[in-house]
Amino acid sequence: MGLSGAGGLGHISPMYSQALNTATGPADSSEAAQRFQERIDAEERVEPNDWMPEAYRRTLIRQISQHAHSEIVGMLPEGNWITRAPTLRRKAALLAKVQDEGGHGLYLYAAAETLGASREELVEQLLTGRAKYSSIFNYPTLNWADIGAIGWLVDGAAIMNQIPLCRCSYGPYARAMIRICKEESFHQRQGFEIMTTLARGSPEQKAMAQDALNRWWWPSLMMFGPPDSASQHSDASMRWKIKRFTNDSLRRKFVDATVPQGHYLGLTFPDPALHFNEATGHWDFGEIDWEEFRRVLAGEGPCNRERLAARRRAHDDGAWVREAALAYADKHRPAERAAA
Ligand code: BYC
Repeated sequence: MGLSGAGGLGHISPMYSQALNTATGPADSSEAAQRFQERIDAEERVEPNDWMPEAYRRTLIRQISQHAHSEIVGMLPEGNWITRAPTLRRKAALLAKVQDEGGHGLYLYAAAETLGASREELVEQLLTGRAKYSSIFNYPTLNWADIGAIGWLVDGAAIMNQIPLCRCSYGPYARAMIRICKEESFHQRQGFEIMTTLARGSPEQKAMAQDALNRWWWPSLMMFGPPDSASQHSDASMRWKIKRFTNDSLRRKFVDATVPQGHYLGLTFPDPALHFNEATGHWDFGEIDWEEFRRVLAGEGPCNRERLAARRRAHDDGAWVREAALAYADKHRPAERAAA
């Protein structure tokens, strides 16, 4: 992953990079790293021009950009249903939700740019398949109930994972997450409301809700990432307070919060091992198919190719907008200088 500052990005950088973090501070030394860790331990926020270890910067660029890509790719499965929403009210809500996701992607790309990564470079990593995005968006939306299940389960999982990110040690990411979480909470409610309507509707509608839950349950649990024993980044990210909880602990919280909601809807979960453990006070659940997770991350999920093809097409179709914006910026640059 490239980490160039504004200086090396050619004529495009003024437009695509906020380029805040261009200062070259002290090289990583154990003393500097120790001082940095003390700041983290004291719950101080790290800001763009502060010194930070290269590995901290790289971890944040990786996580924030992959989070941004997830928002942008996440628009595709739902966008697929905007024209087929059953009522005008449902259409307006879905349209607003998908627009929110575009906005989340933009805040997150902007946060990654404060670490010296350029937008162009990050987008290129997505389009060439070098950067990951959330596994969940490689599954298809087959019918309207899937829009309910995505809001309820996928946004519900996203909130569970993202609320702690509002306390992430890196200021711009933490602040972006506050607004994102508020909007995600609206998304979760619109999804649960769709599920409630279907679950209380005709037998066919209830069957649609059940079928959507059956298909989205396990992929939602995979959103939290590999088990703690296989999570390569968790230790460092927890030490730096980028992550506040491990993958398994957030997954467990999600299951505990969501199973009673499904039962309230009169639905069942596609997991014969799911049961309430009186001794621990948690819902125990069955084994996740980590082989399926691995396949989806390797690009072999049901919709990986379709999603990337759609993003590449959108990028190509937008080339004229980028060119026009650059031409406009070039045209106005001398006037800005004269006025300064
Ligand atoms: N999908 O060491 P680990 C949303 C990768 S929802 C794909 O545990 P980390 C939305 C991981 O990147 C989703 N890849 O990593 C909702 C790493 O590979 P690399 C977006 C995954 O970073 C509704 C490797 O596996 N949310 O936004 O400590 C509508 C090892 O994992 C996944 C975020 O991105 C996965 N599910 O923990 C629209 C939240 N899980 O990078 C949009 C921010 C793991 O070494 N991100 N991998 O090649 C995070 O909280 C953390 O990055 C994760 C993973 C918990 C996801």
